[in-house]
Amino acid sequence: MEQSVTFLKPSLVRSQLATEIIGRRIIYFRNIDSTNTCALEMAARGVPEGTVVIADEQTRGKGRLGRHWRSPPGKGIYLSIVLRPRIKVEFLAYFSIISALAVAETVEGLSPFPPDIKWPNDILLHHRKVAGVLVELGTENDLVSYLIVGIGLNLLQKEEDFPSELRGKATSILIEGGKVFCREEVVVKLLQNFDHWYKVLLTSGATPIMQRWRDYSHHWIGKEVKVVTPEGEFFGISEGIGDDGRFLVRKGDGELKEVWAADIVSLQEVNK
Ligand code: BT5
Repeated sequence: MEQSVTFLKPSLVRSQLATEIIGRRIIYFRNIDSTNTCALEMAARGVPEGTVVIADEQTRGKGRLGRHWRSPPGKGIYLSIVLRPRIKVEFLAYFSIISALAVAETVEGLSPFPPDIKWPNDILLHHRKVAGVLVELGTENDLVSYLIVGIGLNLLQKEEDFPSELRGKATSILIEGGKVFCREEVVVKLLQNFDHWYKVLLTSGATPIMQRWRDYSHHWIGKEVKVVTPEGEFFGISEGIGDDGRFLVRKGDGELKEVWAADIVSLQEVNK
């Protein structure tokens, strides 16, 4: 039998939100191709910083590198935030980092145990992905003119809501903790956490952010990993992340590789 969908109430989010920048404007859709695609178009047309695009369902939710993000109606949080920071492209990694941090803190408030951040932006519970982040940008003369942070968080999915290829790899807050949370409350918490870390980045720089990030990702240090980059793959021991947000891996021959964009696979997990 078709399950009925409870639609999100953006007015409830607006009335509970206590943020300075994020959520100044909230644009809601019951159904959309991708909140990131929509936010990119809106940003190009000049919507203000802090605008949030949110939907109950995405038909073409985007992951990184052209991958797909499963976004069944009413089960998850699918939202995109428009930012207009005055920064150079080389500082972009920090946005992935503050996004993952804001999501991890939100997940920690909903789950009986803390999540793990897998570089660059996967949030895991029991080694399964509960949330992901996709950062996209528009640039002009080497400067970022706008940036879109897209967040997908699995809240109410049951095991059977995931397609077979994601079973055992994806999870939700409901699966892990057995609790049903109100989506509006989760959105409010998530936007408030993001607002906090965005302001920290703008006012205090990256150091406090990196410290907090490492709290959530220390399990990865010293692990044997496979690094899959668009150019190929290699193996090594993870040394965590550098202060600029790059992932550091010591190869067998002693060379330290600094990685900007890749997927990391823990060989311990694979071999378990
Ligand atoms: C991500 O990509 O993790 C970024 C996901 C960002 C989604 C949000 S939703 C709101 C906004 N609008 C969008 O269109 N996108 C953003 P990546 O690291 O490439 O991971 C993608 C991979 O995760 C897929 O290839 C699947 O293996 C897996 N996956 C897909 N849907 C999933 C889900 N709901 N939960 C867990 N894993 C999933």
